[in-house]
Amino acid sequence: MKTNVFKLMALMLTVLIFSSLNLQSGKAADKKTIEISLPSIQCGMCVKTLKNALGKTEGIIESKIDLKNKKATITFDDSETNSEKIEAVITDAGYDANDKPANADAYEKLSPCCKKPE
Ligand SMILES: [Cu+2]
Repeated sequence: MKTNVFKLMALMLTVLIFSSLNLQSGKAADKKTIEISLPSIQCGMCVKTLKNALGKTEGIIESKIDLKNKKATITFDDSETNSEKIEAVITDAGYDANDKPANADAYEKLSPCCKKPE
């Protein structure tokens, strides 16, 4: 009688482990990495601002911002977001993203050091 309970528990545990593995592999399949050109970033504060904005965005797994080469490398969950939405997060923060221009109001609110040199 007791062994039956253990067998049942072992079976349930196995099912649980397998279903969580499936879930993970499903997530991994949706993972996508893109590069976005950030022609208007100027300094470390821009990097911080963008990291914050991207970090708060649902579906973004990891974001790396390369100030020297003015680009972002972003890993995201393809089932939750897409490159257009990510570009919109960046333009809404006041920065150009690829060929999309920054939101003018957000750009105006940036620190002087984060604005494009005139
Ligand atoms: Cu800046």
